Amino acid sequence: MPASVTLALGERNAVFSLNPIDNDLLDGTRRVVIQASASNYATVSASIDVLDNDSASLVLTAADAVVTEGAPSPATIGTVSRSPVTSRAMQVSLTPASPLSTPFRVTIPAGEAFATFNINASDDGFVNGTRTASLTARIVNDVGTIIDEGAATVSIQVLDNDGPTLSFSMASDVVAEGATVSATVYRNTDPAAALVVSLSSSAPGQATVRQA
Ligand SMILES: [Ca+2]
Ligand SMILES: [Ca+2]
Ligand SMILES: [Ca+2]
Repeated sequence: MPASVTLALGERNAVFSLNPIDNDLLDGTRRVVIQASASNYATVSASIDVLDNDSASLVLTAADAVVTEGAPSPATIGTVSRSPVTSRAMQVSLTPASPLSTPFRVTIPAGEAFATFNINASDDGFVNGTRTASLTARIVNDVGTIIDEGAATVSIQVLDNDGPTLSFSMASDVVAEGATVSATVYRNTDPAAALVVSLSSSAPGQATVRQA
């Protein structure tokens, strides 16, 4: 764009052209405001959106398609690759679905095609069977915005390491004759169906159990 433009004698307008600079940054759509001013005239402005002509895409893989809940770290290794490879580092935002965990971000170094990172599967005490969990990688562009273009997803199966278990707690481990103490029994399985738990006392003459 010229620094100034002259409205010639006898003309009410002058035409000039705008040429956005073609950079190689992933910088998204940018709004540019152009101002026109001359002494003794009110300044006017108009805006125009400059579209980015640069793009990139990711490929995401995991070394193992199946991991076990609570496996020692790393349960498996993820690799995120980019195309094209540039002379600038690229930040990648990672979004793991439960029970997977990963770093929040990884950096593909300048001039490198990929970065690797640890993937873990958190342990719990519940019987939850085999679960399929996704992991998504998104580009953080050169102005720091997480973008969906070029994102990649991988699915990982998480095997359960729990079997059906009951556990037990008592409000007190001491109780006076004739008094009552409450106890709670827990299950680590899906509560969708009722479960009958048999209760017994090692000394029926000493203590009896009944439903609260
Ligand atoms: Ca650009
Ligand atoms: Ca477990
Ligand atoms: Ca489990």
